[in-house]
Amino acid sequence: MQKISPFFLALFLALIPFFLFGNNVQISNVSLTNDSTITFNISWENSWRVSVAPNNHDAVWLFLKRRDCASGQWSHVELSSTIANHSAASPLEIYIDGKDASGTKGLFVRRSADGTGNITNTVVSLRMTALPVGQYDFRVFGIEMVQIPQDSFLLGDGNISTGSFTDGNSSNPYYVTSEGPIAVSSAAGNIYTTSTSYRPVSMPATYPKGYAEVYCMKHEISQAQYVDFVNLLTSDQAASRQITGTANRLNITGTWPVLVANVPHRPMSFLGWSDFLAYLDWSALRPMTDLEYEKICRGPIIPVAGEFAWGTSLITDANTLTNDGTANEQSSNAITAGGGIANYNNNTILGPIRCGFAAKAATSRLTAGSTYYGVMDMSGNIWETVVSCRNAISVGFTGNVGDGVLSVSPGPGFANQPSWPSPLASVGSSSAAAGKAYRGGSWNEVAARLQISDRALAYSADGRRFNEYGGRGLR
Ligand SMILES: [Ca+2]
Ligand SMILES: [Ca+2]
Repeated sequence: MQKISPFFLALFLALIPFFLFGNNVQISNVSLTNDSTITFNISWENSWRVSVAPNNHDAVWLFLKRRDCASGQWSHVELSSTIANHSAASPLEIYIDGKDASGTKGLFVRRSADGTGNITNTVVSLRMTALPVGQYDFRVFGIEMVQIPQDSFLLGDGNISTGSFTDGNSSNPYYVTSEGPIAVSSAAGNIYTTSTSYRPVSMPATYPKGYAEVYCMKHEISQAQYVDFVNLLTSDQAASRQITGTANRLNITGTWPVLVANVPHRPMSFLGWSDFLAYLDWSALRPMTDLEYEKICRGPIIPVAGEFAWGTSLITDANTLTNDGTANEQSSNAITAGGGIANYNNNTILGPIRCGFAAKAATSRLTAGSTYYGVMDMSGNIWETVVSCRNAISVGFTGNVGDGVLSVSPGPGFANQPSWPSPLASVGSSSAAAGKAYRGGSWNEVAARLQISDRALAYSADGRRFNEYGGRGLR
């Protein structure tokens, strides 16, 4: 192998399509500006940073993969841990959260000051480190995220939803005011449910409870994102993770390493628990917990009885599509005043609709079906796969993030991060995924399952690939 040659690298880069549609994030004009710096343009729509409620911002999670031209294998790229070694043109800035166990596996770009609107072809340069001598192709991945600020919040909706959490044996919500331990009992000040079927176990300080700041994927994992992931694995890793077919609005054809997402903007379904965790590990993200799901939906405000992700108990079924199968796939249903819209109820649309389908120009939180913070489709479309708080293995989860690297042997292609529950769960087993849960309902569920305090299916250990299963990552 030769020493890294900028000329060679530039040549390879020019030969490979470097567009990524992570929903509406676009990365273009990727080039190598010296032997360790990748420069590209980034664009995405409807960016924001605000100092009024919800006091948050959006961002894009960036990470790089490199292909060794000799072996053909893709690897995760280490980035410099020094912010000053990277750059982002106005109005963006670089943010490194320091959550990696070692090194820097990725970083955020976000607005540096309050403002709203589209980000258009803004130049970003990232410094790579620990790059072995060799010749490489590079790919830049960008995932749209929403910042969820540190804040106290209430769990439960007044005991209306199935398994709604309460403060002791009352109908009052439970107030989460720190990441400190939470005890479970009927006494005031402890978390509780009237039915033992839905009661959690006590949670140590290390289990993420939703109080601390996180970044949450704005959309469910898309079919394009999943296909990009599988195509860059080794052949034996891909054999564990490959999902193809055309059932229930999935549309992935071909075989590794040229799988094709024919409806790239639609959410990925049929994700088994081990598929889901592997995607998150490879992306240097992590799963969300049951409690984090409710915080991300409700925010710090007072619960509404039976509320959905958009904060009211009124719901319109998205069951009439326009531009079906395109990047503008959306529903044309008139939304009930005071309510939101979601894909649910197994009616006409028998599968997921495009990620963020309800967000249009001038939509509100309600009519976009958005959470308090601006996260999309948390009620309906595809189930949100989360870490439960039901048993010891689930509350042993410490919120550590993936490192971009999956298992190689003996079982190739699995997540392998400490504390992640049941990462080896077989996609053929209905009971191997201990520690897993589902929140928020899906296209195939009744409205009650979409309520954000509902836990009717919050303790499933099903590891299988079903047409309603998917989710999103946190960082
Ligand atoms: Ca969902
Ligand atoms: Ca790993």
